[in-house]
Amino acid sequence: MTLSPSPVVTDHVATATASANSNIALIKYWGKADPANQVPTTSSLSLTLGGTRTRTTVAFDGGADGEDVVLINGSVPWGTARDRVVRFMDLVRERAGVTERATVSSVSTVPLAAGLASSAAGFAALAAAASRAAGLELDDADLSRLARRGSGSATRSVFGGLALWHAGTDDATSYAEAVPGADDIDLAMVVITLETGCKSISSSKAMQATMTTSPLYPAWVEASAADLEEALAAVEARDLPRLGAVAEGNALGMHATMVAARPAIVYWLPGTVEAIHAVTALREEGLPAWVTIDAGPNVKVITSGARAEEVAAALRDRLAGAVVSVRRPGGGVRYEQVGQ
Ligand code: 2P0
Repeated sequence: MTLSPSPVVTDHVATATASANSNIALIKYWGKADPANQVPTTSSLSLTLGGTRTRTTVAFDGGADGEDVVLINGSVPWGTARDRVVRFMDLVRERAGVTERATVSSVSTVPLAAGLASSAAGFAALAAAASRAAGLELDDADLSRLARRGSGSATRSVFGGLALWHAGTDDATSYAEAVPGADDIDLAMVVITLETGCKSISSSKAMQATMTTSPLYPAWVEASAADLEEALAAVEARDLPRLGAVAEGNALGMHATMVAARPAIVYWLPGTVEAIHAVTALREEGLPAWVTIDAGPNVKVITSGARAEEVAAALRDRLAGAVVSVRRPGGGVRYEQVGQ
């Protein structure tokens, strides 16, 4: 991570810009043990994806009409999206002893709410920009703790490559750290985008409903601890098939808990099932390919960097109408100089 020494102050406006990439979990986060502090029920492991940066500028300029101004891709977000950013800014102000309202401007290259975890990149970049502009000097673990309060998956986007989010038991013990090995194991992902619209139900609501109504949920939480150990052992052994198999099982198990929720939460579309079968067929033909699916219909394929283009081409052949792209490991939070 590149650190700039302090916020840039121009005409007494403290401002900072930071960016972060999105990440996709190999071992998933699905459920909050402590919703107020965003402490999860399970630890999770993710891969940060290159080329998925969100860039955010925070300026403590007084905002407008005594309120924060929030712009996402140039527009004022509606509904809870703005409230989440303002609540997060309140947390940063409280920690830094700042009272000034701010202008927050965020530009994302990831389709919003498309199952590509745009909130992970968004809140990791916001945590870095807001804390720096407010004069806080956070180390990586503290930045990860702060990002967690914005969105759970943002905890991991502070780091590049593989990131392990320790569930912990409270605010102090729930944070992520980098795990070496993404390049040694030649990890890559092929993203099959079936839909870029808004989710039918938000992750936060869906995980809460799963926890409280799905009889399968406790079994997934229990299995998840063993899955994480297996995944870390596979990374350590540089064993991609072993990592792919456990990641696929963990993700499909997470969806099974949702399908068993009452009422059922089914993020999958017909194209999702078609993609799962296509990936299974590729694997039977000898290609390294395992699925993972988040809170949406899109499918991400865990594969090797060396075979990623081949896997993508085979999927384009088989899945008419799907947009298929190759993603390689990306870097963590970056602080950027602000020009005024
Ligand atoms: C993950 N997902 O581990 C899991 C797997 C989606 C499925 O983290 O409520 O936007 O803001 O903490 O982080 C998406 O949930 O939820 C997510 P909040 P978040 O990547």
